[in-house]
Amino acid sequence: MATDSDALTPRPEHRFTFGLWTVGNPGRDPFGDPVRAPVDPVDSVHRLADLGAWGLSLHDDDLVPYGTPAAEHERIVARFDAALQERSMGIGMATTNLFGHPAFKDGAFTSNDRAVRRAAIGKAMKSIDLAARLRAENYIFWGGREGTEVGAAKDPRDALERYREAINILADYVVEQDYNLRFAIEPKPNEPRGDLWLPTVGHALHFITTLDRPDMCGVNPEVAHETMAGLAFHQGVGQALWAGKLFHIDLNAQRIGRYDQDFRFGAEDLKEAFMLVRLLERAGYDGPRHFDAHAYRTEDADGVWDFARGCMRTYLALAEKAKHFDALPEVQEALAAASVPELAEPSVPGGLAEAEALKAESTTLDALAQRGYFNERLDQLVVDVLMGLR
Ligand code: GLT
Ligand code: MN
Ligand code: MN
Repeated sequence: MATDSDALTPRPEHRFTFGLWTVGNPGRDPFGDPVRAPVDPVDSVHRLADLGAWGLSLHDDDLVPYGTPAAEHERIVARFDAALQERSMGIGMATTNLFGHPAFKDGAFTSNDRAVRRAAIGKAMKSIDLAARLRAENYIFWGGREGTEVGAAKDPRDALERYREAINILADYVVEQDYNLRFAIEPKPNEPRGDLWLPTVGHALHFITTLDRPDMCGVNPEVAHETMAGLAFHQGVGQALWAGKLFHIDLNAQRIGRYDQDFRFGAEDLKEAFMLVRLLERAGYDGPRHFDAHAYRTEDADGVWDFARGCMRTYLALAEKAKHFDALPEVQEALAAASVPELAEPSVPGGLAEAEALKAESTTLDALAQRGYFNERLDQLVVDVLMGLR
């Protein structure tokens, strides 16, 4: 297979993006202090451009700390925007920090305190203004504090109604301001709250159907979040693609049953990462390929850029492996033996006119049970390709 350096060199057309909070992550954890110095967002623009990324993503507070006076706010934004324009870097997504401030300890859009909910919506509006100014493509809602530890403290129906109300008014705001932005909801099962609303891709996809402007809103699935819930990430992504709702994606790595690890893409479960990349590439996903991950706490300032390079290199290597896999004649044979193409054919093309035939065919189960599906052969081919044996 082609593992020449060209195929593994990140270029803007790959649309790789990194959050300011990812390459800028200082390595703080619940047990320990930061291990790295803060990174100037403008330096992140230059470093990522040098590495071949397409752009960045940000929370309002990543760029302009909460409470910054207006004149200083303008200076910071103008300086950052100048760097973006100088390096032709885009903003794949922007979002609001609705989790860091102590006021959000009971939630933001779903806090029991109405004044907190109103302040949260106002903060999101200002952050949407910033996103539009920086030409962001997507606006993300990750409800890190939208949940509870105490079941008796919130009626889930009320919380979801308040969540819906907030997204609806913010969508109206985008339309009224004539901003070119679409929304994506990022599900997560838990952390930092004991349980979060909209815990999985499936919950979020249904929630979107209840919005006033469902067409404006998609999902932003994250590898770590679905994996924390014990789910197969590529299946959730597949459902989002099938629904036309994969607006954005957060790539990283995670082991099941742990805290939200946010490891370098491909650092865990290479096979699942392979299935994901193969799916995205075959589906022609053209949104940002966004890494929401951070360097291990063991790393110094240089290790952060090793981490960023590694995320992009692994994605491109898996994309090459996926192409190679599908080009192998033995793989095509194994796919046919497993009847993979047959799953794409309608079961009952004639509709109800076939009802009698369907009933007659219901007597054939004993004969149908005789066949094998050759999944062992197929899966071993995946392993062989991943290990470079073919
Ligand atoms: C936070 C979280 C991420 C979200 C970000 C967007 S912030 O780091 O862990 O999964 O995507 O708010
Ligand atoms: Mn994320
Ligand atoms: Mn995460």
